[in-house]
Amino acid sequence: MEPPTPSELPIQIDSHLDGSHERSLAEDALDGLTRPFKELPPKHFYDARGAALFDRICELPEYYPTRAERTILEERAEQLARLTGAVELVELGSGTAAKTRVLLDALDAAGTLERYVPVDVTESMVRECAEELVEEYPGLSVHGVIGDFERHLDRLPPACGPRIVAFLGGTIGNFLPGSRRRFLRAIARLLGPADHLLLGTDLVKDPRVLRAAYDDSQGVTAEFNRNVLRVLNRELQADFDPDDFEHVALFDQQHEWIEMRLRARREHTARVAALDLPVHFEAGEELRTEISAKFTPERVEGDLAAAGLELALWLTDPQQYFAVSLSRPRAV
Ligand code: SAH
Ligand code: AVI
Repeated sequence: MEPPTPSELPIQIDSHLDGSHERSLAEDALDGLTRPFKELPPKHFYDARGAALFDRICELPEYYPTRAERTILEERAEQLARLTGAVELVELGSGTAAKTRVLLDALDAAGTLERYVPVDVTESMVRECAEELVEEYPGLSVHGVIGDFERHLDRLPPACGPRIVAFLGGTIGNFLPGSRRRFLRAIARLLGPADHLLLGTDLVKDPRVLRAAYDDSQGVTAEFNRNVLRVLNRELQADFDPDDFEHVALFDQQHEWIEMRLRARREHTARVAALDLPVHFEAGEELRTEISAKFTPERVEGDLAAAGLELALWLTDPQQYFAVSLSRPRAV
């Protein structure tokens, strides 16, 4: 038998990082660590260790978003498949695609499923989930994109029919409001008239529930937070001692977002050798590593409308902790 040609193989993986991710880390570190209020973007948490820590976070009793979103998808995936008629699922920040299986099952049962397009910065996750999924779903093709969804949306393969672009887990909350709207507009530009955006958003709730979710009793989130220092040490030959920093998670009532920070336990100067950069910390000084915005229905609808999208379905779990919205390009 002839070996299959590349277009017949069920897996294709494109990588758009080749060195550019390290460059973006270097730029982000130079920019963020020299500001009066130090800051790093959250995408640098996710090396293989960070991704594994995030998986452990998803299992924690305090971290409700994963369970709540899964409950919603389990209850409504069939309706989503019927409403969208999607042949293709594109997933931004796909991770291990754990909850994605619920959607793939529904599209498969509806007889429409043809292709899955996972997009993630973590190479190992894209490759591993592609291999697992073609085994689990005979006939499915997977076109993985290893890339930065803020820079590489234009590199997605052309649609092969009606598609769902999924952005789950509440990751949209990790953008500041201005970039959030810009990003939603960029996603909207990907959508044709028959396509839909499936967006997971964490909802505003009792601050005690929120704080516990980001400061768990086993210290897994603290380790995840400090992981960004290990990434800097390895990739930019820095000498941060993670033990010099305390994990901080606070709920900012005014902005309705969680902030994760790393607070220096003592005055010291770390060095980022690759940038020839000394980074001085006063005792108690904080480095912001993530915001995680919490939403009201009005905030989600406003953001979608600003991107030219209209809500088709608003789904929540029984506790109203989390929402999954389905939206589509507004008819003009
Ligand atoms: N969607 C999964 C994973 C969420 S964790 C879930 O709902 O559980 C966030 C994921 O987004 C991680 O897998 C991380 O590697 C990825 N990610 C974060 N910033 C990214 C970026 N700028 N570009 C591409 N992927 C990114
Ligand atoms: C990926 N993102 C939606 C998670 C969140 O809840 O903001 C990342 C995370 N940070 C701490 N715990 C989980």
